[in-house]
Amino acid sequence: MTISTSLLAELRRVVGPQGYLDQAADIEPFLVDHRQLYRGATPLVLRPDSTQQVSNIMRLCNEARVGVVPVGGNTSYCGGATPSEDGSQIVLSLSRMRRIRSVDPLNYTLIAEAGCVLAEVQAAASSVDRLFPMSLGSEGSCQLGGNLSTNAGGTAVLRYGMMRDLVLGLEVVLPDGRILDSLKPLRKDNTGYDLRDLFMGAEGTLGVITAAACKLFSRPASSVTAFVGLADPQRAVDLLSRLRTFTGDAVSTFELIPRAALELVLEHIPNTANPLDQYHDWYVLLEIGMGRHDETLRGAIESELADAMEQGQISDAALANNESQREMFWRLRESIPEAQRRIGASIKHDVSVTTSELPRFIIAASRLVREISPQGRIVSYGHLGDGNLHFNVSRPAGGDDESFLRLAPNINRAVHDLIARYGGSISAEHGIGRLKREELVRYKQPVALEVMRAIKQALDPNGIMNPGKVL
Ligand code: 2HG
Ligand code: ZN
Repeated sequence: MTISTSLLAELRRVVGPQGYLDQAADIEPFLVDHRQLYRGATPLVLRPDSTQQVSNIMRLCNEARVGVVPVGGNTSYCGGATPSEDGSQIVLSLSRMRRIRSVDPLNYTLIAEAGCVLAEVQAAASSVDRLFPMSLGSEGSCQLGGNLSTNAGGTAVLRYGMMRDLVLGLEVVLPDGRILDSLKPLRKDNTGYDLRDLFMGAEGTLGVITAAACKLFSRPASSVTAFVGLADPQRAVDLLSRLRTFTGDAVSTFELIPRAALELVLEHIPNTANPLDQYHDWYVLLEIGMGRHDETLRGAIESELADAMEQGQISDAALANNESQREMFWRLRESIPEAQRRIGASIKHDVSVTTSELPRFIIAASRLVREISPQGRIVSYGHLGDGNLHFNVSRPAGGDDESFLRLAPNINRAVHDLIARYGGSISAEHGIGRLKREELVRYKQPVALEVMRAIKQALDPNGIMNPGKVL
């Protein structure tokens, strides 16, 4: 189906000359997803600058039964924001809706529009001495709307939760153009079904999120960042439990890194160095933050880690001495996806199990993958504190992408079947998008799928919201 020229003209009129892109070179960046798995087509990228414009767009597209693909910073791992190949869908970028509408430090909330870059929301919070804790490798380019729609995770979930936990209210444009205004920055509003949570994790298939009331927190006055070497993931799980108890749950980040990942980063990413004298099979990047100023924190963590070392729980540890060292520790973790990209194709799994079962899962999954691809390089890292592992397999050194990727169906099946046996999730934080639709049908409980389809049908009977994604 092609989109009529009269509808295209009407849509242009809604947003005005600043509000659309229709030249091939300008549209190009919206056609390919972050991982370059998909290449779509579209005649028009709309860039509205108000909720009312979004509403007008949706009403027109709904009447004409034209699909709309909302896009944020285009950093999806699952092709969730790429239009279909046939050019039958409009792309809706929220990037001009980037106002911070209000900040209320006493209520610990702010209201921001969906097109704000995540780093801008963080900055608005710190300008009033508050913390917006959502933190991701892509925070300099991803947008709040994408974070909301995908229920983003990141590196502080352990302490502050995923995006759903950080939102009090939403403004959403429904597929028929009606505006659902539940943008109340209230902590308590117990008036029926929770509509807000429906739109988070829906990946733009139920409506367009245009603004959110976000929770803020006190900024940690004292913090410690450490890079720890240890023998195996079980020891990492034990260390997390020890530090959670010792600090009264002040651990905000606890990231597991295998030696293979550290080596890749040191080889491919500039300005990186091993913080420890020797190599270890596994590492943890951890951060602990205390609300109140505490000069003794560093010393206390140091001696706790020394005790852990004496007891054989960890092999070595380094504490960041200053901000630039802290940034370097973080670079070692956040550059893993980029370093992995440099060595060719990888088969990714974004899975979760309980934190207690994670060590056993790593051993079992590694064994299964080695049976299928003995030379594939397993780079399994991630958010140990959340039980979320990026169990990625890179093509063998000297191999070629194409023949390695032919193994993907077998490897995916083995890893995801194993996850099902553990009662885990096949998508812990990256969502479903286009990439995992079949996996969703295979692994999600049929009753849950029926309820999801019923909700989709009720809100979007014409199927125009981000067609071909999730369901
Ligand atoms: C991360 O934790 C991201 O760094 C990306 O979720 C994971 O590249 C990946 O598989
Ligand atoms: Zn992640």
